[in-house]
Amino acid sequence: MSSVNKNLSIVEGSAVPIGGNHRIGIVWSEWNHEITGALLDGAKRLLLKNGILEKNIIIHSVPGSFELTLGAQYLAEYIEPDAVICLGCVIQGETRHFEFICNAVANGITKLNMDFSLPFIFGVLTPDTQQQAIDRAGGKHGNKGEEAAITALKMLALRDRIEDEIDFDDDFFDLDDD
Ligand code: DLZ
Repeated sequence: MSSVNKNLSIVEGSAVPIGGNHRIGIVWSEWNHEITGALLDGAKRLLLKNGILEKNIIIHSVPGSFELTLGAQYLAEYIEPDAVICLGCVIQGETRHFEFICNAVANGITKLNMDFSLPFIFGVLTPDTQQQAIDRAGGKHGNKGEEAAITALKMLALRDRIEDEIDFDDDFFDLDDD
């Protein structure tokens, strides 16, 4: 379904989970910083609003979106996060090697999800124009940084639910053995 004319920050379906004691890394790109700074503000605001403690939000920047993957990997290796949110903006009309950067970061982040078995959230805008980027960084189409933070919280809640179910099953079988 097209997201044109739709503010995806109005989250449909399940409620945004409370963050609890989770530690979240955010890595954001300095390239197009007027956009990515707004994404960062949105992500941080959303996490704080939903119970993540400020001390548990660890933020670092990288030069451009291409570097998001390695920056996220560093966070995963050194700060032991529960999730990492990656924020960037690559504007098609202004970037000759748009597709190289977008594909590299999408593939890189996908691989990190699998390698670390952790949520690494793809919060990279890939608009055609600067105006489309502004519209998605706190403008008429909402703030994609907030959406990235919601996605992180939802993935952590999913993991917690599955862990709880497994614990419950284990308890059940322990009782059965008695
Ligand atoms: C070089 C470059 C260009 C042209 N455009 C963007 C962009 O629109 N968004 C972005 O995040 N980064 C851009 N970069 C920088 C690359 O991501 C990367 O930092 C450099 O190629 C160095 O590896």
